Amino acid sequence: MRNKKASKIIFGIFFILLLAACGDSDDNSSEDNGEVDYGEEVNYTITGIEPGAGISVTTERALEEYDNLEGWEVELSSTGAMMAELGTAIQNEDPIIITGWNPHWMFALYPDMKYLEDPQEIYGGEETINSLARLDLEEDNPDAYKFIEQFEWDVEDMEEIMLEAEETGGDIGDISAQWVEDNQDKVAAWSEGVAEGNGAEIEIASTPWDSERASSGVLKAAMEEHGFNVTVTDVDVAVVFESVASGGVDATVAAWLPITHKDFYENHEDNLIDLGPNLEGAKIGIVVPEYMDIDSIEDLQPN
Ligand code: PBE
Repeated sequence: MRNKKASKIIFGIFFILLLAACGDSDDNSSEDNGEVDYGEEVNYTITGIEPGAGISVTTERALEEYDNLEGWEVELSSTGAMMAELGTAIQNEDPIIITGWNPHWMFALYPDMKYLEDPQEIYGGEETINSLARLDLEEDNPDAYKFIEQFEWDVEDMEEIMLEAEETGGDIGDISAQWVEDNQDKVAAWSEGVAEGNGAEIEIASTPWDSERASSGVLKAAMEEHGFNVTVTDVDVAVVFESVASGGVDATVAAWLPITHKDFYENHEDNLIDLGPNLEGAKIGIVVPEYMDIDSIEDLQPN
């Protein structure tokens, strides 16, 4: 009899302790069974970039396609604002979920970051950056066409320029022109079999991200060395595709495919010539600091 009573009391005390232990997590209310609810911690928000970017459009699609991202939002502002928020979060070891891509200096500055797995392949696998020309460029200026078609370089080349611009605060156009001067061996292949430009005016549409400032800057400097007169205009991605398709500009080297600029490409593919990749090994996706204990987009909880 006494034993039964004692065990009831002990069980009771144990039960109270257990409840107390469970209730003890209120200094970190989003922790559940040892797993952090990052959704709550980041206010169900992915920190993104400019509204017109391909990666922004793709992230809106991810929010629709992943059931577990129900009730999430992507905060669109600018690449500069996203990078500033990332810097602050990393400094404080706070959780943050961003839209990230390569090539970019974000991984050189913050090497301890990872892409979240994307089982539904919304962001695709490897991206290429392609060159596109207006329909009549080949007929109107076969040499310019050939030069742009032969332009290709590597992720490391592009990152070298982007990182130098970030570290020195220098102008990407100037750094790109210097890169062309220093890499004549690579540049020579682009003008192989191309006659001198003779001052022909070539208009290139580009986007305002460092990656495309670098590629358009390098193409401009290399073509100008060969006698062309090149103007680069930075516009929204949508306008890049529209202006190549309408013939308003001659070409672009800023098309991220097959996923990032898919919608823009599909809208205009009958009215432009795809000259193929000028760079292979690009990537886009959802990126988090390594100190966040998640691996997949599917690890995020709905709101
Ligand atoms: N980006 C960089 C652009 C293209 C270049 C990935 C931020 C985008 O449209 O998403």
